[in-house]
Amino acid sequence: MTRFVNVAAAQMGPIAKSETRTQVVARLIALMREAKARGAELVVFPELALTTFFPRWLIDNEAELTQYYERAMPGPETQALFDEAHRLEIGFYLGYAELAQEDGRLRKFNTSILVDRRGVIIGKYRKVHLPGHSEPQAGRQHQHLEKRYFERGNTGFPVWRGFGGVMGMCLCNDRRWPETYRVMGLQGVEMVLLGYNTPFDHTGHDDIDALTSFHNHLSMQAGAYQNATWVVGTAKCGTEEGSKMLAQSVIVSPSGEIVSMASSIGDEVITAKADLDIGKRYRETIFDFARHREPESYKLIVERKGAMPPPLADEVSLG
Ligand code: CDT
Repeated sequence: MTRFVNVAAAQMGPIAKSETRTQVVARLIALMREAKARGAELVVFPELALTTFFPRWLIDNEAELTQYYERAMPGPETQALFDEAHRLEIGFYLGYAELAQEDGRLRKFNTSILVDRRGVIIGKYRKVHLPGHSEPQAGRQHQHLEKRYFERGNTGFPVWRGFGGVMGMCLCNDRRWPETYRVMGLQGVEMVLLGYNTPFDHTGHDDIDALTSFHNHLSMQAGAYQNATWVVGTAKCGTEEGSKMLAQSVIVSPSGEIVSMASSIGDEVITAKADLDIGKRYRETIFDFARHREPESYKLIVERKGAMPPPLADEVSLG
């Protein structure tokens, strides 16, 4: 029996600093309704989808900073999104800044949740790969202070059964790392959901930043193909508080092909009827991990002499 997930990516245009949660949630609900009207059973929102991308600023005032975080999910302003999901019978992925009372202290994470068609949270992921810096960088028009405002996520990369398949989550910079997909791939993931905020000046090097769009799709297409999984990548984009951010949200098949892509730099829903058995075919043939992976050969052979070039003076363990 063929298994399909009707999935939507709900790309968002900029969120102004002055926009309230209630206003943003109203935008999310409008996108959710459109996704449902177009047949989706699952809609993927961006990373930090409830606020402007605040890591672009140095914010020293703790009270001002914590306004960007959610203390509860759902909370007073986000409950309406869960209620609407329940009413429409549509699931969703949502990225947000999380303030958690954990281990006797307040902890900050860049988080995403997976919510089922009853409006119940079935999965939570906390971003592992935090890009940027913990200290402001001189000479940069926009900072990228994720390392200052979030702790490294402590969830690892779990997968969840839902929507008739095996679902995984990650957030933005995670999509550039092969380990992200492979850890989920080894658990049989069939669809990876991810949101991103990618400023066009994200490295500060013109030659790299000119390839922002190419590297975005390259990462997701490679991750999808090499792990036989669908990837749904959803942008927050456009010019947000003076920072230009990449759009081009995509739904990528396990073949590595982009089957749907956003064409605007604003709020836009794209959809696909994702056949999970495409991934199964790849996993049973070219990417049959049990038959073809060679984990023994991936270990660093420290003792080996002769066959490898001599180490450089500053070379350290590959970790
Ligand atoms: N949000 C996020 O992770 N953005 C990064 C770019 C910033 S690197 C300083 C990304 O990988 O898209």
